[in-house]
Amino acid sequence: MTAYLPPFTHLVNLQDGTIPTAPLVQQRRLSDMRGLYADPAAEYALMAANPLIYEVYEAAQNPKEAGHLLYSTTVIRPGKVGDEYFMTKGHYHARGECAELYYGLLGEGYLLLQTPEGEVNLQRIVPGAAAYVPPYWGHRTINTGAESFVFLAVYPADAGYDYKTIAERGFASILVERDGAPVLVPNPRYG
Ligand code: M6P
Ligand code: ZN
Repeated sequence: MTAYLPPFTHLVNLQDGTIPTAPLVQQRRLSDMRGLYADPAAEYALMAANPLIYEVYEAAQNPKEAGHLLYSTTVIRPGKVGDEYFMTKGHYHARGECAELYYGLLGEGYLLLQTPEGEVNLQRIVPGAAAYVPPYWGHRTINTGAESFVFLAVYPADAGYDYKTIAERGFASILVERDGAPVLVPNPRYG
């Protein structure tokens, strides 16, 4: 007999992007992202303070099975490591054929995408923007604003995470501040 999962609802706090009833909240500090920012000296200088970079409020603890979805809000704090804006670690999906949808809620920033061959693409995310991450594209989000940048993400429950490829190679491009504005430049650490 089919075991029916009971439907459920979580409220996203639209003042700050939190999901107060989320069963899982992940915090990522600078120390959780060692080597991901392009400027090692800037990373070292900021490590004493070890700032909170972002939090993920995971609304659903559904079975990690095909057919189910997971969804979460991500709250990225404003700030920079050197001239590189605060961002998420970024990942490919372990099941590369799984897509994802991002919906902007608060603040402003970008979705940086990359194919396994290193082709990059940049999508601007503001409140109301619904951005599609197609299958096989690695993805990272970046806060270029002065306030927290918040978006909702919805993805297949069996997508999984490949962080290793990003940790080893990075993204081919990084988003840095030049004359007060974000500019996409080649990543000196891309390999
Ligand atoms: C979004 C989704 C999550 C992801 C989070 C943080 O909410 O894509 O699956 O965990 O962003 O990104 P990362 O896992 O790369 O740190
Ligand atoms: Zn994803």
